[in-house]
Amino acid sequence: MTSMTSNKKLLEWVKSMAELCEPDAIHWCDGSQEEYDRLCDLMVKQGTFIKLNEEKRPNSYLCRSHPDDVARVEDRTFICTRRPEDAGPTNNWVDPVEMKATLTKLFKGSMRGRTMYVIPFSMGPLGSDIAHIGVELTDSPYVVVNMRIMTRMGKAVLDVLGDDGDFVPCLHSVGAPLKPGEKDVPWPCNPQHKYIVHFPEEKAIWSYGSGYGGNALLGKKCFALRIASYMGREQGWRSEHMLIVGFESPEGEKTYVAAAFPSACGKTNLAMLIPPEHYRKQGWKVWTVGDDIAWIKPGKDGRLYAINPEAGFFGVAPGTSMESNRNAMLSIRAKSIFTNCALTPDGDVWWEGMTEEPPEKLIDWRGQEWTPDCGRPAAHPNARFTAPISQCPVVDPAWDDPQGVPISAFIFGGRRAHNVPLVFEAYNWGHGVYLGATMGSETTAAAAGAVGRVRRDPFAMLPFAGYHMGDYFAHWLSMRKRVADPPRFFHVNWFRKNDEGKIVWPGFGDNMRVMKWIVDRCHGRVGAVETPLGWMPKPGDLDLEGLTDFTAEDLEWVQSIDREDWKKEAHEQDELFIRLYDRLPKDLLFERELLISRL
Ligand code: O2Y
Ligand code: MN
Repeated sequence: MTSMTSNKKLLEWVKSMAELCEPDAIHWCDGSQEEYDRLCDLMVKQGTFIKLNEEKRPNSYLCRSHPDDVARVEDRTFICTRRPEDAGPTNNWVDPVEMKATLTKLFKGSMRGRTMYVIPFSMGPLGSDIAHIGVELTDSPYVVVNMRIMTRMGKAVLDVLGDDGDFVPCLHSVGAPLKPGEKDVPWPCNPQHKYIVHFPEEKAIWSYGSGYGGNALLGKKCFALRIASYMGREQGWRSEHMLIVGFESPEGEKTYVAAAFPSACGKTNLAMLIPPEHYRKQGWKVWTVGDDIAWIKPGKDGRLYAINPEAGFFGVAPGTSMESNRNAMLSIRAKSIFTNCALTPDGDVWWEGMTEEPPEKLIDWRGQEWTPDCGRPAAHPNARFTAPISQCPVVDPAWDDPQGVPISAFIFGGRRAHNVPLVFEAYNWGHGVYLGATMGSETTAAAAGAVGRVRRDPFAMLPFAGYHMGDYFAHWLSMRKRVADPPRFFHVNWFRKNDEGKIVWPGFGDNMRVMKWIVDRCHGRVGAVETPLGWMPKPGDLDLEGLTDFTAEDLEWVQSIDREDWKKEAHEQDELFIRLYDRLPKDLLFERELLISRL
């Protein structure tokens, strides 16, 4: 197919990458429904996709990856800046010249026997001055159809790019060239070599060997977080691993917040929260702008504005049910792609936690027969759904607004069984940055390290910052001077346990009660109590109406502060701070000293 652009930089790059990768054909993606359907049909014929039951799950497909290609590969993810100190101690670093030499050898002829797809995509609403354009070259049709859901993709993007617009080049190959006449496998990938490589100074991404998720859909973690975080520091904006959600009061006042959580802390639930009945009766509504990433820029009115750079959800399927997240379930009712989920006898998908009782038999994520007593999970724990955000029943009318939405609060959270109260508010911007810098979750059996140790994940960005984490904190602190009307900062913990090991706060939709207090604080409508950790709700200000299993005493308990434990906590923050010491802003050490003196 001929190119659909006269952008010289793009044409020259595609030509030189095609010379390197030697595909049999080049296809410029127009982003049409017809193109999407054709590629899905092709993958059904090749055995990559299974078409699901049209009655139960219209226009949807199941895909099974190679068992060794099931998640992001952090140990194969690199930030290649000229100087290692600019990538920092929390990123893998290789000299960019050396890395280019390694990758050039691997990419040589890597697309033989395959088609190279050219995917122009916009991260953010087309033409928004917070959005940016990327172009992904890939030999994976799975990537093309997922990118069509996850981004604004195709001809319209080239129109915005124009003849001399700039873009982030993203090169991807599954690393499995075909010999003439060789039969393809359903999920090609490279068993020996996987490289997810970022060149922040050049603003380029090269990914080799994996076809899965964040390794291959390069708009998401690679561009929208790692490269964009670097661009944001240069250009005075921020890319964050944050959901964006709007709370509408019965009077029609909208308050948007952005929130960062480490994995397995209910991020998707908060993004699509369903309030308790009495809030709904009063007329409260909750609107989803994004579930994973926020790009945030100062607006002319002195506030911060955020867009969701993505156009779809790439959500974890296991644990998602009509009870745990109804809005997510309704978002995936059609036109969705399911990766590594189980297949039901009637051609639908299933995963652990979707229903209380598992089906009597299934085909598991590896394609093998499965029964409830077989001792294996039916879906892979990192099984995913890809679905358009426009299908979410509570998608915010402004989700695609080029201006973005004004942010009134930043919220940080973690999964903390001990010590950390349900909610508190930072005293000021510097204190808020300190809360983000020190957030973390307690390790579970599945995670590395001793169970119950706090694993720090500052701003939930540890695997996603495209530069030194110390510089990242400094950029956060420096943003204060760019905003006349700054958001407030809060910390929440839905997971504090009592002495019997039970999580005390009911969580899920009841988190609305905490969000309501946060919203009221943002508008100066409610007072607060000063504590060593920050501002906390005054007794009676956090709504407990209708809660049967949570009393005012329980609230007092989940908000309690053990000063000795907190002094230990403050000292334990040393571990990360010492790692980052050469570029750690001194303000954060002062914030810690202030906390200790308040304690
Ligand atoms: O395992 C992957 O490739 C996907 S990771 C992911 C996907 C969606 C949203 N967040 C994440 C994450 O790791 O934070
Ligand atoms: Mn994420």
